[in-house]
Amino acid sequence: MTRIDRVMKAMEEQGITQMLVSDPVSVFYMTGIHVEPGERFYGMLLKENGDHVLFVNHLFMIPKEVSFRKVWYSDTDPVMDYVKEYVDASRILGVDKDLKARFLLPLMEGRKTEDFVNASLAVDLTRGIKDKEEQEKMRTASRINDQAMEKLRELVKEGTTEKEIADQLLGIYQELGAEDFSFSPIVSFGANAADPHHMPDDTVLRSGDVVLFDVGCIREGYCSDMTRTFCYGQATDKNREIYDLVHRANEAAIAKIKPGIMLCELDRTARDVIAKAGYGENFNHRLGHFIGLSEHEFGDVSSANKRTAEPGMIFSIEPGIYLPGETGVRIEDLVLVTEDGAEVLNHYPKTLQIIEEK
Ligand SMILES: [Mn+2]
Repeated sequence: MTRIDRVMKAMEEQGITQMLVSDPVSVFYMTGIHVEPGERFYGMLLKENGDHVLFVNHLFMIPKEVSFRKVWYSDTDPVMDYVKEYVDASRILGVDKDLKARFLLPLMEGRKTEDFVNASLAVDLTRGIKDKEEQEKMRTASRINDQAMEKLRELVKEGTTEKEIADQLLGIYQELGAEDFSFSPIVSFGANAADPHHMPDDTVLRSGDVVLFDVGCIREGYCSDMTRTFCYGQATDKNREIYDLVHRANEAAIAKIKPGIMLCELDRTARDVIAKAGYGENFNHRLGHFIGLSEHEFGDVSSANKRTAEPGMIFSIEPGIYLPGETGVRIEDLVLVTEDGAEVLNHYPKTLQIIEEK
């Protein structure tokens, strides 16, 4: 089944006969056409009868030979009027969650609110199950990330700053065959690691600091994302204690992954390990997120998600403990749900590494 067919089937299950998909990554997922529309309208209207329509501004280059209808417009055209002409006004229109209000509101003029539904799940849940080709690309992106982590570790030395290391990562990725970052890299020394989203700054490395790298690349459109935490020079008792807990939380959650388990159960498993040791309050985010063509895709591994794991899903498992003003540890892997368990896409070691002072 093609990806469009899978999305159409999911629409049918929702009772939707037409849907406007405006997330350019979702359009790429379905068609292989890559456009970054910025503020301009770009979207694909999926129709039950297979007569799909792509609305695209003249500004953008797209391949000539595509099997569906294209409607071109220019900057001065009333593009949403054009979309209206192709929408069956007698039926409900599904839209995705990314459709901006300035595009949706003109479509709604003269119609009832109930004529529109958020049908995003049809495409989001479909994207959540990676096909074989996607799985292979995700493996490759994570393999590159494993190699990059080793190169980052080699850059850790006395007197270096977070920014100095972070600034070298794009070159490392490109040398390893990746195209870009999948997100802005996080490099944290010492107390900065207590901020899960710390941005690299001029902090200088000191003996006894933790060194946290949360990094990811894009390879052939697919994203990797991994976190490792090292100790520099020496590991304090506190750092050893929280490292061990986070490591065990990561392994405990991964050990539970198999088709049918609720995603909230994975979150609970990891959180229990940390909470039982008294650090529950210091693990202040969900356990993980889905990932693929985007670094954060629809779907998370949190206490609120009662959906079950299914073969083909790829998500992160990233428990952490954050002690403000002091230190922090996070260990993150990407995992692929298989028919009977999980395949961990990252292979970089997770046992505590103390980097020798140099
Ligand atoms: Mn992540």
